[in-house]
Amino acid sequence: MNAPTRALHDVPRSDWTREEITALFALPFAELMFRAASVHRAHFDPNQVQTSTLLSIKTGGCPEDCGYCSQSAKNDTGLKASKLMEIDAVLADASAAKAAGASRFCMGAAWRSPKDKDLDAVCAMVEGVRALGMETCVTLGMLTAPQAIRLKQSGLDYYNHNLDTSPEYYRHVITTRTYQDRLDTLEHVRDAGINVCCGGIVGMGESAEDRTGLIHALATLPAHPQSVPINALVQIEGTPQGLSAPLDPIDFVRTIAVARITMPRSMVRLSAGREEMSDETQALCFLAGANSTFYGARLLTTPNPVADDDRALFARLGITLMPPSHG
Ligand code: SAM
Ligand code: DTB
Ligand code: SF4
Repeated sequence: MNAPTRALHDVPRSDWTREEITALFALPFAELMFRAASVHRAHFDPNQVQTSTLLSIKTGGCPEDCGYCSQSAKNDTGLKASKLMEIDAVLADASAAKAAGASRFCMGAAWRSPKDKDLDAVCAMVEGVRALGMETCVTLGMLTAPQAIRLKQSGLDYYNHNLDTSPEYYRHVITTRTYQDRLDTLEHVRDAGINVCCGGIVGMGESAEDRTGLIHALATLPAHPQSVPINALVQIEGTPQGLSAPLDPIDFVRTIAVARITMPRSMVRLSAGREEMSDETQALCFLAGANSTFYGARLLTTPNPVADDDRALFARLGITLMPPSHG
């Protein structure tokens, strides 16, 4: 059986070894791209991309010390902190995102973990966005099991919580919560029946071995995350990781390709960092199996390509937008 045919019958594996993943990263580029594209088309229409629009519903002043983040109170980035947004303003932004073509609305809050009172307000936002016919995603930091159940009851479709990097490199990036804390939150989300959105960041000064470690950690979770965001670090002045050496775009494309091969049924998201990326690098990411992206002029606190530019890029590549799965 040749590789593309075999991929059709593959069940997703959760027993990938580090050696296997190292070997995938080490393949000649053409071979890696061929394998990733073959796996991609065995499971998805390779010309369709899902689009999510982000909104920071509570910005800055975060007690965590994530070394890449503009929103940590420990990083002197000049960002102005603000309180949780009012629901009407959130729903107005969601309507505009829907009109621009986004199928999912993703709300992020700079919290270590939500207070129960804040969670009530977020649940009302989820209900409101869902009523617009959009899929919903939130990222609020660590959750307890009852909080995950509460979010599920509000109709939440996805929870984003990233592993960020390899277990070994993690302590160089964040010290205020552990890798295990993150795994625990992911378990609560999974157990509540919410789709998991979990990925990481490339370009934080990590080694090739750390990129292998990140993909290994994601691909050996008890279930593959339904959505795997691969972010290229957005370098932010005043953050420790802001001083990282620039990322080789080919290493980024390889990371997307290995995520696609190891997690064949997951949506792989070409996430932060597109503003600094050429159209050609983005095209290679789609060829390597990325099939979702953030859409709209802002990520959380940093710029993203404007929707008109993305529509033009998608038209040049013959890419169409995926409709929401409900609504
Ligand atoms: N506070 C919540 C948390 O960290 O769980 C949710 C928001 S946080 C900003 C969501 C994710 O965005 C982080 O886990 C990280 O992977 C990504 N992110 C944050 N700043 C970034 C940057 N400068 N470049 C690339 N990705 C970034
Ligand atoms: C994810 O993996 N990337 C998004 C989303 N999940 C929440 C956030 C990217 C943030 C980029 C930096 C900023 O705009 O602050
Ligand atoms: Fe806070 Fe999230 Fe930024 Fe970490 S990534 S500092 S938890 S907002």
